[in-house]
Order: sequence, then C-alpha cells, then structure tokens
Amino acid sequence: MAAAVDEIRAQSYVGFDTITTQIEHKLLKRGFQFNVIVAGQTGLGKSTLINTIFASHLIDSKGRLEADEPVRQTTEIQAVSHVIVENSVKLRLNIVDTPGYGDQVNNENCWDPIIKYIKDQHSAYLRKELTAMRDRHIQDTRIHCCLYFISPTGHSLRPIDVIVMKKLSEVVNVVPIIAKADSLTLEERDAFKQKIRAELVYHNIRLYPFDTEENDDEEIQLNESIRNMIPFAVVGSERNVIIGGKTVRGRKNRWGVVNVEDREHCEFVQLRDFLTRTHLQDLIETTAQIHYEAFRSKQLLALKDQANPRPAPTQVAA
Ligand SMILES: Nc1nc2c(ncn2[C@@H]2O[C@H](COP(=O)(O)OP(=O)(O)O)[C@@H](O)[C@H]2O)c(=O)[nH]1
Ligand SMILES: [Mg+2]
Repeated sequence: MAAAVDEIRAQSYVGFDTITTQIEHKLLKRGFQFNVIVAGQTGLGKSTLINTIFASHLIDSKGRLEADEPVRQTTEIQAVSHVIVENSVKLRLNIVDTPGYGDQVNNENCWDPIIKYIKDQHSAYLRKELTAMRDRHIQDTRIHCCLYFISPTGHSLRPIDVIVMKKLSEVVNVVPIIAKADSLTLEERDAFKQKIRAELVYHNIRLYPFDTEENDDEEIQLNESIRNMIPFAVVGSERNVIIGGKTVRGRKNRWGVVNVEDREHCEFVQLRDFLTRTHLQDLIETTAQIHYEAFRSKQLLALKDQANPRPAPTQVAA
C-alpha cells in the first residue's frame, strides 16, 4: 500500500518545490541593496561608527581606510557605495553621512536637508516606476535605515532630538543610538536607555519596528525584543588596540581599553547583528511597504487633484 502511494507521488511530482531554489538563484544573481543614513549633532562619532561597522569590508572602497588619514569634517550630505560579498551573496551598501546640526545659534529647520534627501530618493524611485518603459529592476536608493545619534548626557533627550526624531520617523526607519557610550558607567547607561524609551513613548514618537495586523505571534515578539534593546549604546573607533596579544578595534583611555566588539563593553555587536544579520530584510521591506507606500499614495493623489481640479466652492450670497 505504502509503495503504491509512493509510486503515485513519484508519477505526479512536477517539481514546483524547486521554486525556492529558483528564487534564490535569481536573487543571488541580482544581489541586494541596503542604504543607511546617519543623523545627529556634530562630533558624536557618526563618521567613526559607520567606518567601524563595516571596517573589515571597506578595504576596496572609497571610504576612509586609515585612522592616520586626516579626519574630514563632514560638510555635506555624502553617499559612499561599497560592494560586500559573503559566500557568494552580494550586498551593495550605500552609506550616507551627513553633517551634524544643532550647533548653530538658530537651529530652526536644520534637519530639512536630511528629510529632503530621504524624500528625494522616494521621488526618484516613483519617477522611474511611473515611466512607460520602466526598467525591470529599478535601482533602489531609498534609505532603509536612519541611525540617529543621541548625546551621552545621561539625563534626557534634547528638545531638538525629540523634534528631529519625530520628523524622521514619518519618512524612514529610525534606529536610535547612544553615541560614545564609553563616557557612561553601565548603571548610567541602563538608566539612560530606560529614560529615553520612556521619553519616546511620552512624546508619542513611533519608531521602527511597526506592528501591523498581519504580524504573527513570532513577529510581535521579535518587535518587542527590539523595542527593549533600543537605543543601542555604542562605542566606535577607527584604531586597533592590542588586548591580550590580540588586535581589536578599541579605544584606550586613562583607565584601560574599551574593546568595541566586546558585548560586555558596549552594544556595538548587537547593533551590527541587528543591521546585518537579523533585520536587514525587514528594514528593506518596511521601507517599501510603509514609508515609500505612504509617500507614493500622497504624490499620486496630488497628481490626480492637479489633473481634475475640484470645483471651487460656490459663493453663497449673504
Ligand atoms: N570617547 C569616544 N570618542 C569617540 C567615539 N566615536 C568617535 N569618537 C571621537 O569623536 C570625534 C568626532 O568623531 P566623528 O566621527 O568625526 O563625529 P561626527 O561629527 O558625528 O561624524 C573624533 O575625535 C572621534 O575619534 C566613541 O565611541 N567614544
Ligand atoms: Mg562626520
């Protein structure tokens, strides 16, 4: 009996279960695109951190390689592309560095260029999507993640952080980061993290990840675990130091050495894992489904209104 069933199965096998391999093959050939932007006050270590996160991969890139090269003050929004290959998976990484803000006497609208940059990418994508002869695969420059740097004061968010994070969270996945966490003790760090989470709730700032009705229990739990982790308290360094005979990325100070990649010292590894191992795909998907979709429908509605202007309300005689 069992043999007969096997026989029927063998005869009716058409092979569509290979679809996963087919998809994989196609995706591998095309490669993946991931675009990150950094934002926050000048001097918080934004340029340093992005160089630390992808340091070992940036050998063949246009980024700054040696710590001895002069530190360039970031003066304009600047995108640098890298291609990273791991086990035949190709990742095109675009890192967008921004000048700091918040150090002028008048900080009004200092965040505008960053918001504009993000919207410009959405608008470029939409334009390509709408052309009659659109490419089969559109080059994606939409920003998938914004790392937002918070000063390690240990007290609370600055008013400008509240305003800017709120604005940013409307157009992009924002991941908050406590910069230069080596200046806080572990107790101070944990208290500050809790304080910031409470303030985000108080100010009604809704950051990535977003719960949707389609999420299953596993996804809801995963989202909850991210919310309990943010903001990531990190340390960056472009220099190597030697600890116990091993060369590591670190910072030496009067009391000892901070090993950037030691989970006991800071949350750098957690942040890197989050970005590259666990949430890469979700950040990309959320950008397309939530942020870009919102932008797109707003633009298309505006276009429709332009084409068929609504009749002006008739004046009612008094
Ligand atoms: N203590 C400490 N200093 C850092 C850290 N990251 C960067 N720095 C230093 O802070 C200064 C400003 O860094 P930079 O990356 O140019 O900041 P940006 O203006 O935000 O891009 C440099 O002297 C860095 O060496 C950190 O995690 N801890
Ligand atoms: Mg910089």
